Amino acid sequence: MEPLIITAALTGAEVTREQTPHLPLTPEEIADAAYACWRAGASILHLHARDEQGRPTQDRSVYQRIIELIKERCDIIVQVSTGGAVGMTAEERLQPVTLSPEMATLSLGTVNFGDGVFLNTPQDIEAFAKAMIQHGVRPELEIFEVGMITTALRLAKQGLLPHHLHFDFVMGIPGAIDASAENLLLMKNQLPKGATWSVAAVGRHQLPMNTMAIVLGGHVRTGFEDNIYYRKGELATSNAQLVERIARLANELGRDVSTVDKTRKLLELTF
Ligand code: KMH
Ligand code: ZN
Repeated sequence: MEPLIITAALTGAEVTREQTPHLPLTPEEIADAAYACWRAGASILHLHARDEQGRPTQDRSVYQRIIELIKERCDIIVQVSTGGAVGMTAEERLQPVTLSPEMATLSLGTVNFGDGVFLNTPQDIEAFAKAMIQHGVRPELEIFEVGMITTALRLAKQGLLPHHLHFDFVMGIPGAIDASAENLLLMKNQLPKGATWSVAAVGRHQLPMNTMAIVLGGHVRTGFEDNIYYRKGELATSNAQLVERIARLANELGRDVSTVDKTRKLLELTF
């Protein structure tokens, strides 16, 4: 099996300091957490920014500052969020793509998202894909519902996606696909040959779904964006603690953890 790519999703847009005191929010905190995750085995950093009040922001200059601080500390692959937070406009969400990071997320459709609606119209999806081509950014294809895979493949047929397709199955969001083994297999089995995939699952589903991905030859996204607990009733003390556990599990299950260079090769980020 190919080495395991671990993506660390440190902050997200929804989690608050009230929920966990360990959430990194400022550019310095995010960069320090990124470094700790890289040391623990993460090769991709899924990045969301917050403003000075700790609210989600897609402000280009805040992303720029965070990326600068991360690059001072380590060479991890930065994947900016274009999802941002529910309610943001497409223009707002696209800002960090103009910094030409190595990767960005590309969501393939609209879903209910807790009490809100995560809106991704066909026009937005196409515009985001074109912006990524324009700025030399590799998309990670965010799949919240099974039909979104078809949308991704249609986009690929239109020539709007790179040769290598990398998917992320986001499971267990209230309003979108449930986190279950059956649903994971349903989605994984629809991918074209050569595509890679990872699993992000919410709350108590994170660890079991991540473990299934390790066993099935997929890849893993962990971190506070999706789950703040180490086990039931016990908060994780850092994002790195969650990454360390995945690296340990991979090791026990006979899977090497990918380095940044190997991840770049696997995802065809470099030629
Ligand atoms: N915060 C969600 C509404 C992404 O990063 O691309 C969207 C999200 C997906 O987190
Ligand atoms: Zn995100």
